[in-house]
Amino acid sequence: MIILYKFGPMHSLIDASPFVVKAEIMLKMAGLEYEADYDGFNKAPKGKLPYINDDGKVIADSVFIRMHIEDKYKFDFDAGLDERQRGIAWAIEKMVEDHLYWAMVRERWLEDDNFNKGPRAFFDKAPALIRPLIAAMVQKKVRKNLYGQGLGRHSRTEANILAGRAVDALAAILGKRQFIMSDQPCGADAMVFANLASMAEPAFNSPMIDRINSHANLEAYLKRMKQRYFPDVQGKLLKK
Ligand SMILES: N[C@@H](CCC(=O)N[C@@H](CS)C(=O)NCC(=O)O)C(=O)O
Repeated sequence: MIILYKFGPMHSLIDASPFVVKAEIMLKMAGLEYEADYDGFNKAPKGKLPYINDDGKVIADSVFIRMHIEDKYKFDFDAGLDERQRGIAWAIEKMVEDHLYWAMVRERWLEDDNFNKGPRAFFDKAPALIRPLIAAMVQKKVRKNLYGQGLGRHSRTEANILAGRAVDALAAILGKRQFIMSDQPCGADAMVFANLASMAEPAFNSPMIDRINSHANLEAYLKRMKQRYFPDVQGKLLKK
């Protein structure tokens, strides 16, 4: 049995982390049974989620989870794509993971009203007296990470100009296709969906919500992906 270590849902999101949602979709794409565990963060081998435990073998990082599924279960996430398309799909995924994801993190963690509506709840289990301190410490760490990554050096407006361009690029790449590379989902769809859904989450306040929804094809894509992989999840349904 595979155990997927997750954070848990946030507002209408399947999980607070798009990387966790990506891993979950990949398991579903491959048709693998899995159980969710919401208490693994403290034991995460790389200090991050997701990771999985597959019959005693622990694999951390969504990309290594993908490679594990490919190796052990002989599942080809990009079946039907030629070599060039596989390369493009990989590049799209990395644009989302290493660029657009950080723009989402910036909106979520550095804007206080969004932080208070979302990430602050991660610290609910901390003792009340030190809770604000821990929240402020982690927020500071995320700010530092964003500065190191680069996006945190830009103003909010500038960061969203860059993110908006990436969103428009995704809309242009998607075009009239059902999924990001063709009318069949491929590996990259897992992260493209997960991160766009996270950015478009209406509970937060972000210009990126309108930017995504200004593309009818992206809006339809999000609905299509959700319907395909999480047909039973509506609103805040996925409880711990
Ligand atoms: N490269 C990793 C990224 C995973 C990641 O960034 N996870 C974040 C949540 S979205 C995390 O666990 N952050 C906790 C921390 O940095 O302390 C993957 O593909 O799985």
